[in-house]
Amino acid sequence: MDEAFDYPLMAQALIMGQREKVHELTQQALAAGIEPKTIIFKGLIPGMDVVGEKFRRNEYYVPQVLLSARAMYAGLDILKPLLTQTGVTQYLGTVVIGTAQGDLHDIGKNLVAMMMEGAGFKVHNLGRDVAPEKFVEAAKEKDAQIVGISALMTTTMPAMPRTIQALEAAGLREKVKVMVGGAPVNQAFCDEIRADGYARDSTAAVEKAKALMVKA
Ligand code: B1M
Repeated sequence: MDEAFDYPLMAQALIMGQREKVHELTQQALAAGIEPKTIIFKGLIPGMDVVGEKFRRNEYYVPQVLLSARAMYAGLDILKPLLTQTGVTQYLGTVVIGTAQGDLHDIGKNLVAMMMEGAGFKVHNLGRDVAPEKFVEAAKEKDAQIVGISALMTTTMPAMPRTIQALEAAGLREKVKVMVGGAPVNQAFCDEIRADGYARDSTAAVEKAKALMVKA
């Protein structure tokens, strides 16, 4: 059933920014019984990887990338309710998550948020371009155990240690675990800024969040 679905066609539609086509193909994939995560990792993300490469090579500019991002959301919006449905009565923990200050990329962060929610965490998604004070405020208000920060640009990575410093200044650092991720982030950077956990993708992010809860 999985083999019969044309993932390259879906990726191509995303690369071309064809929102309706991605919407339609996502529905077709679901109707064929394919798991939402499989649709994302085999169809949507490979398409976005090509967009990123074209952008890097100056073959695509911001308008084309925006069209592809909208096409990605045409798929993700259908999949979100399926990814986040849990039926849990007791949450594994509370997470506040957002994109680092100055960073408007939110697709990966939203994916991480959806998968964490689906895994049984209570997730408060603060959106993008989130200032350190906002993370602090939300962590306090929501009584979070985990603060998740996503950064997609080297220029916004420094907002991560600034957020950790803000948590320290607010006296929350002992209370919350800080998780970082996003394409330019790695384990070495996580260690350097003394964050508690790094994950390279949304599946690993769920595992890392569970592990951090055990350590909490
Ligand atoms: Co921009 N952009 N962008 N962009 N964009 C990148 C990031 C870039 C690498 C492209 C390139 O040059 N090849 C480059 C950054 C270069 C750098 O810093 N090294 C770049 C640039 C330069 C820019 C602008 C400055 C362009 C301009 O205006 N001249 C501008 C900046 C705006 C701003 O933020 N202030 C800009 C704008 C945009 C759009 C608005 C057009 C759009 C974003 C739309 C949106 O998000 N709503 C966009 C996009 C789509 C991209 C690329 C092509 C794709 C990003 C994406 O969504 N990937 C990107 C190229 C790339 O990354 N290769 C690029 C798919 C997503 C599923 O993956 O986000 O990596 P990702 O998330 C993964 C993992 O990283 C991980 O799990 C996710 C799922 O597996 N993960 C976490 C993410 N967060 C995590 C948090 C965790 C754990 C894991 O714990 C908390």
